[in-house]
Amino acid sequence: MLALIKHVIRAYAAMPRPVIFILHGDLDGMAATAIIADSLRRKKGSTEFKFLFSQPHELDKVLQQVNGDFDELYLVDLAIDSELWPKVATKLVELSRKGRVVWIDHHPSTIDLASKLAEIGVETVLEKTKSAATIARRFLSETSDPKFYEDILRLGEASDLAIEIEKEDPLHHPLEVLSIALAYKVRDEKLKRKILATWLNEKIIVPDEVVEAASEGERIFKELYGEATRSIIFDSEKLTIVDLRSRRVYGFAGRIASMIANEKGRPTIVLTRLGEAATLITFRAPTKGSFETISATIGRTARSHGGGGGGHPSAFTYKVPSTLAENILREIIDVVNEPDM
Ligand SMILES: [Mn+2]
Repeated sequence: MLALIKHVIRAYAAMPRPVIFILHGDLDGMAATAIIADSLRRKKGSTEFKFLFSQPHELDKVLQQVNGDFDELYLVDLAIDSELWPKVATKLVELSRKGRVVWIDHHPSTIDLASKLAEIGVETVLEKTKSAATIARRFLSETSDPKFYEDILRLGEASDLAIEIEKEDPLHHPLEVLSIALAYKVRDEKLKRKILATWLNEKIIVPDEVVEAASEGERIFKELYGEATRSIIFDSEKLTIVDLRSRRVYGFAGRIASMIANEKGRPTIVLTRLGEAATLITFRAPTKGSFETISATIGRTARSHGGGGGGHPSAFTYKVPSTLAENILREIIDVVNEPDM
């Protein structure tokens, strides 16, 4: 009997525990994750990966899905939502007792809490880069195919506007197709797992499923873009505001804001709904020109109303209570209208 128990215990101890990734399900988060996962698999041999997708505002709920044992838990490309920090911290204390927890990110709100993360037992790889993929570059030489993952890395960087991929570049089309598919299928975890598996196991950049989703997404995007140009509620030399709060926009808000910003040559805000209670303020500055002051001012105004979220200085999204949205817009318009802006 004792021998049997010993046997069972030994078998359990030898059972490989999974490596879990909780990642931002955009191209940047997925690119960084693929590079880290491949390098880990090469180091550890056969490893079971679990991929859970999250956005900053739902990280507390996604963390609750981590129940069983794990070897390592990576959080990749996730900004800390200050409203959720107490809940997230409590859960991380518990998880860091079970296995190694590592947070890899480039968002300012996470970097600000670096020492708090260390205090609760979370290792960090945090850098003020424009994309998480850039941070993952340090793992590139440890991957099974650095040339392939260099392409993946560049796609991640380009999607977070850390680099620009020109039209003549062979990666330009894959970038478009992946971006549209991911924006359209923003909640489709099956598709995201498929992309990661195809990168990791077949070393193919664009799986067939993505091509299909992109062609459908392209049609929806064109419709929404047309709707957006008809839904401008404020338009001055300094700023354009588009109101899509009554429309389902999938994950296209950022793309719409970027396109309008570049077309008009001025910063653009797109308003969308997140359920009934919350409104999202998605801001994009044009890629050419300098808009630091206005970008920082608008970011500060949204944040001062308890806006959770974040992003980069020229591309960010804040979540604000819907009841306050009109006041915040008024305030943004007032500061933009000031003569020294
Ligand atoms: Mn990112």
